[in-house]
Amino acid sequence: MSANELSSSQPTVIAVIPAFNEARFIGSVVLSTRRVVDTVIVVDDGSSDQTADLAEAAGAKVVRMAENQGKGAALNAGFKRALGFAPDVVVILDADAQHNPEEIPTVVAPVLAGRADVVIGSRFLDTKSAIPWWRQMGQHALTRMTNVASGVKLTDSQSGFRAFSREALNRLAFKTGGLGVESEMQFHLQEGGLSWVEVPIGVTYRDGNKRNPVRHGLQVIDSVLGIISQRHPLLFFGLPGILGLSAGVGFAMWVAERLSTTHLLSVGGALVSLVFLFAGLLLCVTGVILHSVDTMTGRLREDVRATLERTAGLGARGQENP
Ligand SMILES: Nc1nc2c(ncn2[C@@H]2O[C@H](COP(=O)(O)OP(=O)(O)OP(=O)(O)O)[C@@H](O)[C@H]2O)c(=O)[nH]1
Ligand SMILES: [Mg+2]
Repeated sequence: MSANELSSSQPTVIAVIPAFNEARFIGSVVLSTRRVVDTVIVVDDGSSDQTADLAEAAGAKVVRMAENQGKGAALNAGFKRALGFAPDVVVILDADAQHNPEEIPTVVAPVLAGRADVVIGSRFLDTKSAIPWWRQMGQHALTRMTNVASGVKLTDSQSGFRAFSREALNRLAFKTGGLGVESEMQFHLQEGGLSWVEVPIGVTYRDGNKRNPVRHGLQVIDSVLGIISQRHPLLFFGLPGILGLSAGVGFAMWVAERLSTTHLLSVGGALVSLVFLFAGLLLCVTGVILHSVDTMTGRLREDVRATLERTAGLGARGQENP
């Protein structure tokens, strides 16, 4: 067997590293990642420091975004670039040296073995991750929320160390621009018919917060709520709507009872009742309308898919019997 044949039998592993103002660590992260993958792609998301130049100097291919668009948008751009290398697996990791590139072989292994389309490196499957307790509390809370909302149970919904098969890459496109993108991925797993597995990883916390962790957490919560409102509008708007209507009816009954016993109209109570009734009705109507729109677009999507499949089938038969 020639050297060429030997090398072509090796799987192609591409690393995508989203980075925003990570000049401090990006050079060393790229160098250590290059040791275990074929190509490193750094997506510099409009950093104001030397991140892009340092990544390039360390040997990465750099996708430069003109302005900061967020981690999700950076991953979309990085995946697009990675697909150009015909990868067998694409691994993503953070640019701030919290992940250990030496663990990349462990993270990509299930994809290469055909056991999963997506691998999530979990900081909580093992005890080697020394994460400050208050961060763990926030991370567990976000994981619990994402698990319940998506119906997919993970131990670490916020991990940035993951691997994807080419098939998964072709099916994934993130709408979340910012840091809620990891949560969004969890919704795509089941809906996209992707198989997944978690593997234990370590994580290092070198210095304090680079970014405000509260704002980070709120960004994730906001994106999860946004996804729920799109996918389950009847529940998202209908439930608070019914609660609002119930409160409105409750206040109205209290006002009526007071009127009948004291012959005095509680104007404040009546106003509160009206506000609750109006808000509740508005929420219920919004939920029903969005639910109908969702059902109609779902049907439309199915029709388009069936038509495309039929057309493709006819085309293939036409080619067989010219
Ligand atoms: N492309 C892009 N990447 C970002 C952005 N914000 C953060 N990142 C990258 O996403 C990764 C994770 O961001 P961090 O801020 O470290 O998030 P974290 O690891 O959950 O939080 P810490 O525990 O504080 O480090 C790093 O590689 C960042 O450079 C952004 O706006 N755009
Ligand atoms: Mg980090």
